Amino acid sequence: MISTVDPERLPGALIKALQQAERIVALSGAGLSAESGIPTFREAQTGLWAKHDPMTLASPEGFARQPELVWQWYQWRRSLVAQSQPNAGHRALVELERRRPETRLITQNVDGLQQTAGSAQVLELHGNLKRTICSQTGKEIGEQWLARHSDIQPPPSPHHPEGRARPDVVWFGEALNHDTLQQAIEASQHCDLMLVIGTSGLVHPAASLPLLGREHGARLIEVNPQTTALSEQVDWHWPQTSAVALPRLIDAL
Ligand code: BV8
Repeated sequence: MISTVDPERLPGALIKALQQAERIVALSGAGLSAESGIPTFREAQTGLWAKHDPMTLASPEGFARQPELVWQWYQWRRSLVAQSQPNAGHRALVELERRRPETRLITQNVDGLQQTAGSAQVLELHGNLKRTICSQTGKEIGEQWLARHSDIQPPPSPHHPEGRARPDVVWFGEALNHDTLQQAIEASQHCDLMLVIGTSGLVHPAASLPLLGREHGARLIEVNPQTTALSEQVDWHWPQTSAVALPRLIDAL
C-alpha cells in the first residue's frame, strides 16, 4: 500500500521523523536535475538523440561499436550541463547539510550540479561526465589535450596507444567504484532517515540502497511526481517535484 501524502499538507508524523532525524541520507536520481533543464534517461531524448536508446549508448558495447556517436552524445550532454544551473532542490540539500552535518548525499547523477550548488562531499555512484578518462587505463585526460585533439572524435588517449577518450561515468555492465559504493552502503545502513529524490528506482545497485536503509530502521520519504519501483518500500510518497518539495522539507526541519 503506497502512502501518498497530500502535497500541500505534510503529515505530522513525517515532520516529526524529519525533525528527530540526526543521520539523514539523500539519494538522488535524474529527477533532481530535471528542473535545471537536464532531461532524465527515460524521458524522450530530444532531437538528434530521439532514435537512440540511452541504455545502448551508455555501455562499453555501444562505445566499442559506435565510439564517435557515443562521444558526440556525451559532448551534447556536457553542453546541456554547461548551460544548466543548480535548482532550488540542489540548494535545499546544501542547506540540509549545513543544518544536519551528519547528512550524506548520494547521487546517481553525472552532472555535478550538486557540487556546483555548494556541496563538498557527494558520493557520485555513476561518476561525472565532466571528467574524461582513458578507455584503457582509466587515467584522467586534461582539457588541453582534448582541445588539441578535438578533430578526432573520440580523441586518442595520451596514456595508451590503443586508448580513447571516454567520459568518467559508470556504463551499464560496468562495476561501480568500490570505495564509493561501500561508503554509500555504510551511509544507508546507518541513517535514520532517507530522502529518495527523483529516481525511478530501476538502476541497480543504487536502487537497493533504500531497502538497505529500511532494513536498518530508517524511515523513507520519496519525493517524485510519479510513483516508482521504490514507492511500496517508503513510509511516505510525496507526489511533488524536488525543487518545490525539498525547500519545504528544510523549512520544516
Ligand atoms: C553493475 C551513467 C555489475 C551513464 C548510469 C540487479 C538487478 C537488475 C539489474 C541489474 C542488477 N545489477 C546490475 C544490473 C544491471 C544494470 C541495471 O541496473 N540495469 C537495469 C536498468 C535493469 N546495472 C548496471 O549495469 C550497473 N553495474 O551492477 O555492474 C558488475 C559487477 C562487477 C563487474 C562488472 C559488472 C551500472 C549501472 C550504472 C549505469 N549508469 N549513468 C550515463 O549517465 O550516461 S545510470 C543512469 O540511469 C543515470 O545515472 C540515472 O540515474 C539512471 C536512471 O535514469 P533516469 O530514469 O533518467 O533517472 P531516474 O531513474 O533517476 O528516473 C527519473 C525519475 O525522476 C522518474 O521517476 C521521474 O518521475 C522523476 N522526476 C522527473 N522530474 C522530476 C522527478 N522527480 C522529482 N522532481 C522532478 N522535477
